[in-house]
Amino acid sequence: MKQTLLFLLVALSTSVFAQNDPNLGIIPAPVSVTKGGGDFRFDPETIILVDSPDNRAVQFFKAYLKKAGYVNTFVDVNRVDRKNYSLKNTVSLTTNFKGDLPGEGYKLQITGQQIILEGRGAGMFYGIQTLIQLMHGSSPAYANIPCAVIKDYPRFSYRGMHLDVARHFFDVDFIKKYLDLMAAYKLNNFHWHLTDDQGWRIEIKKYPKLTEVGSMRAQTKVGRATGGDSDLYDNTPYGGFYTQEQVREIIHYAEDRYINIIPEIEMPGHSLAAIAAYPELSCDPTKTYKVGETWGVSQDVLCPTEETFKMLTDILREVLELFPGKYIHIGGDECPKFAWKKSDFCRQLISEQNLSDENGLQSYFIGRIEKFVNAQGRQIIGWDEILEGGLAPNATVMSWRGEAGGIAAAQLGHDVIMTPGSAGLYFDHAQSKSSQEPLSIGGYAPLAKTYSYDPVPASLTPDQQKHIIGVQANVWTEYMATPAKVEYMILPRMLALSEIAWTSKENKNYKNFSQERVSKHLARLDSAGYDYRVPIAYGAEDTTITGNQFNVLFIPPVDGAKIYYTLDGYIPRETDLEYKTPLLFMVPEHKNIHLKTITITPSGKRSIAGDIRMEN
Ligand code: TNX
Repeated sequence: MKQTLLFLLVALSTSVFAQNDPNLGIIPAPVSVTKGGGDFRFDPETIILVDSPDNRAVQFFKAYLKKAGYVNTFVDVNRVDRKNYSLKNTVSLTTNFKGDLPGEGYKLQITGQQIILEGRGAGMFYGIQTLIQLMHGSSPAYANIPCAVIKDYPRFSYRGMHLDVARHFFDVDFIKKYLDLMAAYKLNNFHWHLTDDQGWRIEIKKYPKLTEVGSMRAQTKVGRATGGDSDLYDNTPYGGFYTQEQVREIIHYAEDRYINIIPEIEMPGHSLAAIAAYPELSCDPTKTYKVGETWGVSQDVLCPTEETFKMLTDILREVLELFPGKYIHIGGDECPKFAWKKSDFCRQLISEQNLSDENGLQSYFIGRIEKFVNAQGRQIIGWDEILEGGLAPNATVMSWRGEAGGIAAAQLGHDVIMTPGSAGLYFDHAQSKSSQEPLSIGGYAPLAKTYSYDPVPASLTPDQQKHIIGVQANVWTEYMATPAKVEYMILPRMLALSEIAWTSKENKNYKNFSQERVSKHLARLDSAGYDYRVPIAYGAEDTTITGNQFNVLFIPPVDGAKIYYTLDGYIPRETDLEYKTPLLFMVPEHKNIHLKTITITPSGKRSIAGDIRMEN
């Protein structure tokens, strides 16, 4: 009897909990949500009243509705007599309103009669993203949207996702799919890592060999670059690049989603692909170079000659002409000084320029590039190594080796973007410690770790903290050869990034995020054709518990997913027992029961196995 009561209580409390989600399922959690009662019924008769029909956000909403099977009419309120429209059953997208909203902010009011969304520019776009999230889950052309007043704006102005297309190349369609995902989660900066040792991926008209030679490698390392079978290669040529035409198309696509693109042209390290195309860029042009075939840090780097600067500035000129944004990323990370130390030219340059050593030479290099970029009216971003040997005067620093570089740069009055690998922002790191995870670079960055990151170090003064302009997650693709693998590695962690970047610290709550909201979003991503890592069911994570009697309650990590279990040590399959209601186990003395679970989603994606040992 006692047991039954307990089950009932548990079952009841989870369903009540779900309805009580203070954030109405929205990711990232808004600044404030005041719930009303009931729903607005969005149906084919609902009219969308707009005061700026050409607005990009309005256009986005129109295209979204059409694609999702909605048939609603848009009406330009400037062209009709407003009196002819009862406001009943309308959605007003209003850019022309009195008063102010915080930058990128919006206000969304939903009553049973009408919806009013107020926002300008990006604010209108983000309001629409929230509205779209609330519209989900109904039959085509109809949606029930819960009555509420939502006020919202972001914590940080820079909310970034990076993608390395050099180690593996991803085509235009995938980049668009990536941008779609970013837009849905209110991320606004796409850091496009276009060049590296293993490939040059952007057409430069003046130097065609960069792509003719530099975009192709003869073969690729199989498995991990270090340890194991370290000399196994796939014997298969690999390559790809974007034409300038395609780059323009992607920039335009991103602009329609209020996403700025930051192109990264790596220098002076991570440049082997460029050197293979133009050996005169190196300190030893007599050597033969080939585009990188394995991972790690190449010893061959750009030589700081006038010829190199001429070529780099020519390249940057073409890049700046394509990309309209304020920033250009010039890399600056992991530049071994071995080739410079061996070079008479470098030694002489160090003494001529009165530089301390090779670190000083790296600063000289970045400083010259910065000067050029600034003269074109733009700013550079560099990885935190650009601090070594002295920071270029106007550079923004991306802190990846922990937070120390970011802290030092903010103390010097420079803007900083936090992206520490040690804090769960390297999405190439493994999502659990299980051997069932796919090949990755290693590390350990589970969803909870990513979620708990706070980009503002407490050690900074309030004034210095203002220099932390935002946060970014990096997606290095050494071990991601397919779009599906990239999606697996970024989801659901990207949802956590979105909340770190947008939601105020006070409004973050991991339990509400992971157990009430993520499960809804993963179900939608499932039906939208994204891959993702299916979390282990909540309550089924690996543990050992002791006692003689256990009540086991699981919460599905994806709405609509099924949980299967075994007690025989085998990894469960859909042919095993399905978990439907909480389970009761009695464990005999000196025995143990080994409960393994997996989750299978509606589209057939599977979690790794969770493992609970009950010991008596
Ligand atoms: C370091 S993060 C790198 C990349 C690698 C990555 C692997 C950074 C600025 N440089 O070149 O892909 O580690 O995690």
